[in-house]
Amino acid sequence: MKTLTKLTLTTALVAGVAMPALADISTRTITVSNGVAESHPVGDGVEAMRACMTERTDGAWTLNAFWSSALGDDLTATQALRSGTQEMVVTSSSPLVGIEPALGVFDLPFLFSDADEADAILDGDFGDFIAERMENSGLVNLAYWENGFRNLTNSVRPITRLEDFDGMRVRVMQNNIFLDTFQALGTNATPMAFGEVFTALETRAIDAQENPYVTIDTSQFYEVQDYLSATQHAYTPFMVLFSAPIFNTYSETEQEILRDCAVVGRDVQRSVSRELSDVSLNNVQEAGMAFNELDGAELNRIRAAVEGVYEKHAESIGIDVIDMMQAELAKLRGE
Ligand code: TF8
Repeated sequence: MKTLTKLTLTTALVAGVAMPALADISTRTITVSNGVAESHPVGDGVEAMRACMTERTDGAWTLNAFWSSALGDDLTATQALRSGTQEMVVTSSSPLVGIEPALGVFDLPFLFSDADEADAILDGDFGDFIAERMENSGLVNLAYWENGFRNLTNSVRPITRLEDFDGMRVRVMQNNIFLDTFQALGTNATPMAFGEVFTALETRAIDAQENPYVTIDTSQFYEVQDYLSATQHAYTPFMVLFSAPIFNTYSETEQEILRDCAVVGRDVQRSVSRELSDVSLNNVQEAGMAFNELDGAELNRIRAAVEGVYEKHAESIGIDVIDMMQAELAKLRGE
């Protein structure tokens, strides 16, 4: 394919005519949106995806990226995909549980123990199973990217023990599992779209929010938050979703390019995310945030306080879904 492409290009240049489109590849403009800033590792993933598309289509595709919720929040953009008015979104799974309840499995507190475990689940059979479910809702999941382990920031006090959560006004994603988790911890939790969080923190409408270090850094939450505590209470993935109504109009070759390039983007995005995590943790401390880790016994008390969330949401997520997840995790852990 590559040699052919080069030949075509050379012939076109020699002949001085416009290059004919590659068979099965049309000229396309693809819009992708996201809620984070371009400096977030999602920016690197999108850039890698764009380079891959340019190479594979010989420049017939343009990938137009919109940042910082410019096209609406995760859920709004995802609905635009379902109705076929936007091609692509890189979104957290969490605000989409109303569309696909099985996604709630990723919101269960303290589910994954490390990033390798998350990768194995997401890139394996379980990830495929969830992707198949999404197709029922008009969404093609091209790949799972990394959002990461989430940590609490606030402007009241460091979280060193369970009681420190008490009464804190915490923003959570629009998701009942997160809401219950933070209620179980004793906070006053409010669901809110990500795009509203900075202002809500700045005006002190809320005290706290939770996100991975790279988001706290690239969204400049250090300007409006004083404490960062390594709660690591959940690992939520990003999904690279494509509109099924639009996907179905693409040729097989084009569909393959989309899937392949999303995976190329994934590998870049995950590695940048992991490299940047420590850098970001450092940055936010330099910017004035006080950082603390929690001791093991306190983390165990926190885990115990939120354990009931699994039971409470088992039915809405799907008992079969949770069983499958737990079986896959047991396999990975050699249990
Ligand atoms: C959240 C998420 C977000 C991302 C972003 C909007 O807290 O972690 O940071 O979904 O793309 O809402």
